[in-house]
Amino acid sequence: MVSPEFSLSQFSPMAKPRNRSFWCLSDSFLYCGGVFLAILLVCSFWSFFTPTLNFSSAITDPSSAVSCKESGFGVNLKSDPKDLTFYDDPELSYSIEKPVKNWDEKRKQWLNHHPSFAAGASERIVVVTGSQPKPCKNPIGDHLLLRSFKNKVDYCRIHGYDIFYNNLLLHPKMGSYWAKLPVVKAAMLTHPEAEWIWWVDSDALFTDMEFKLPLQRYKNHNLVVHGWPELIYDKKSWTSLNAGVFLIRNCQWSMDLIETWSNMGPISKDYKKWGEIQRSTFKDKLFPESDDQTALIYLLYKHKEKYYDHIYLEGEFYFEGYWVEIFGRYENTTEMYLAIERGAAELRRRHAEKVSEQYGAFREEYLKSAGNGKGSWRRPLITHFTGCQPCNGDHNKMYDGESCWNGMVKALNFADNQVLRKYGFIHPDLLDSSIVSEVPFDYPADEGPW
Ligand SMILES: [Mn+2]
Repeated sequence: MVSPEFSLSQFSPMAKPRNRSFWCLSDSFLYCGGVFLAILLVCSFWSFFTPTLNFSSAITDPSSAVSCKESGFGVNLKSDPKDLTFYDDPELSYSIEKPVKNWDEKRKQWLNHHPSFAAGASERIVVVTGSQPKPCKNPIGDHLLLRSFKNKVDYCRIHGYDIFYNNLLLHPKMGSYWAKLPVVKAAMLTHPEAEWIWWVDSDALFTDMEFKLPLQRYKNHNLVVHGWPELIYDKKSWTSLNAGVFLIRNCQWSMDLIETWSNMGPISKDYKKWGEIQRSTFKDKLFPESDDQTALIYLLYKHKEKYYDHIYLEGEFYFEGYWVEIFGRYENTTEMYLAIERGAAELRRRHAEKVSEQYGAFREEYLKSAGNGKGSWRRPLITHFTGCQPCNGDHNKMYDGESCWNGMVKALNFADNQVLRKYGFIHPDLLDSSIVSEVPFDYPADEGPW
């Protein structure tokens, strides 16, 4: 299971030029590396040696992108100017029951006072997810939740996104599927530096760790959900969109939506009435209580003129996909991707995890014939285990528990393989989480035993 001895015969013909050019660049590489290392050393030792040592010539070099005052991705994590912002307003409340007004101006003012965050703010995403406050009833539930969280942490690390995990009810009445709205509202206020909050359910797993959201496509919209207009307006179905995964712009429009949306939930005095209205409008709805998904569909259905132009119904790829139509295809998809890589040395090249997005962009060239969404062999961005209820174990009777848990394990290992490979290992069997094999150099050019 361990890679064979290093030998020249392992190089594919396509890989050779790459190695040659690497060594041709070695001088300048070493020089730049040396300069970078010197700057890093100054940064790490500055606090110990200042003020007696003078390294000013190194740190004032204008060509250097590294500054000791900055940390993170070029943002200043250590400065909060004294200028007053919305945070200093005693009237501001994070509670779902107290609406926020003039949020666009308030957020803009904060960004003006924090210029290092203003740059790049439009692309910044915070992923928000969570689970219940208490241990899971299902004996393997907490293990599945841990792996589900690891899956999201992996995706966020690869793409440079922040992530917040909530396991409290921020409003005592807003339980189960309603719990996300108070969290998303609070996260918007806590992250004025982020243009987008991306809610991802705990039973939804990233299964394409490379895929990046096409934000450009959503530039004129404030909410993105997986959904289909004909199912809303013609079929009037409560599953015409899925509210378990959504991307919401951090702006006043979204604050207003969350206010209207949550007022169809348990905090409303009309909560019972909303359940009745939903059931009479969307006849396939299975249960009498008002739920967040049907509530959102109701807003789109009833107030199309107000909402439709602002909500992007993403149906082109698996913004989230129903696990039943996906989980049998992971092995085939794995094979298709390996076949591509056998013919593309640039995709096989080992690399640092931090530059993964570059390889995702390379791969796009080879995925043009894969299609997208249903019936495609492309990796689905998110596989959603709706109805599986991993934490309490009360899965929908339509499925047996085995297929739910096996499906989740497969999805987790399928995703993990995309990450683990950069650490030098791989799960050879998607259903066996405990076994890993070392990945040989130039994998998968050689077919064999690994
Ligand atoms: Mn879900």
